[in-house]
Amino acid sequence: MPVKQEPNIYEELRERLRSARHVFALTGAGVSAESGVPTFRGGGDTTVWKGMPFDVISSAGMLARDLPAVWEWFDYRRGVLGHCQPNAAHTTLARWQDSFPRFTLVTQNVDGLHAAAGSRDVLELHGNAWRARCLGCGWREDVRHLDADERPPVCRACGEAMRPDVVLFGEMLPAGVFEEAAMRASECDLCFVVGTSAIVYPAAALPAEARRAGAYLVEVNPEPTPLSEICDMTIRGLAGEILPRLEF
Ligand code: BV8
Repeated sequence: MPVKQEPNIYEELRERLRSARHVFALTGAGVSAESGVPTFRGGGDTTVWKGMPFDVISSAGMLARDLPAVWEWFDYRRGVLGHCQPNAAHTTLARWQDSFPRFTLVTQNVDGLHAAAGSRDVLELHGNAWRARCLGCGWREDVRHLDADERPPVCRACGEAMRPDVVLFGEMLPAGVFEEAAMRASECDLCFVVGTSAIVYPAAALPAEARRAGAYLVEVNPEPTPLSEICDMTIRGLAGEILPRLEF
């Protein structure tokens, strides 16, 4: 009597990865959780800072009202990020960069850990906490090159105040980035959604676009999300443990 092989989802996915033409991955805060970066939601709690839910301090309204407070919030976040290294999920996705005829990595994260792991051409939908942008002329600069005691920093090009180069709630995404991500989502044949609660738009619309275009949709998350029901496969667990098991 042949031993019945348990359906091995990892072998099935490795097979799909071996034959994939264009792999598309969308990541959220959960991909950085094992690096020590706090997530925003999940586990029943929402990040709060100085009594404000994070989507209040990280909002266009707060930027308009109190730019120094938004700087203080991001200085605090960078203080945490400064001790965080990429984890095995980031390094696996970095290895996927050159493993397929086409590969697209889109992130909602502003922590820069995908690039730190070696990923190239990362589509950062929500900007990057390590960059500042001038409110006057749009000049961009690495925050680490600015005077840490000067808040808000002053643009070296035009003298205006600078802001974190991050998309806050109520703000448009950087011109063209979402459109590029949506086009690639519509062209992929295998889409991974890793570590996102899938409630922030327009980012959360990308996996559905991939699905509409016929891609096989895989979710990697310890918890169910609004996307789970449209996924072909949901793997409940930690990205840093699951993604390395997909090496093919
Ligand atoms: C905009 C930067 C046009 C700041 C962020 C419908 C259409 C369009 C817009 C809206 C809409 N409905 C509402 C809106 C407005 C809003 C929105 O989506 N609100 C939500 C909350 C309802 N969207 C916007 O404002 C966007 N702009 O639409 O422009 C416009 C303009 C004006 C007026 C109207 C429309 C801008 C959104 C960008 C906001 N900026 N970040 C900062 O970082 O402070 S979003 C913020 O949430 C972070 O970037 C974060 O990445 C993102 C999404 O969260 P997740 O990444 O998913 O993280 P989360 O903590 O939620 O979940 C973690 C997940 O990981 C969990 O599921 C957990 O189970 C899992 N996990 C945990 N550990 C692990 C793990 N998974 C795997 N492994 C693990 N180890």
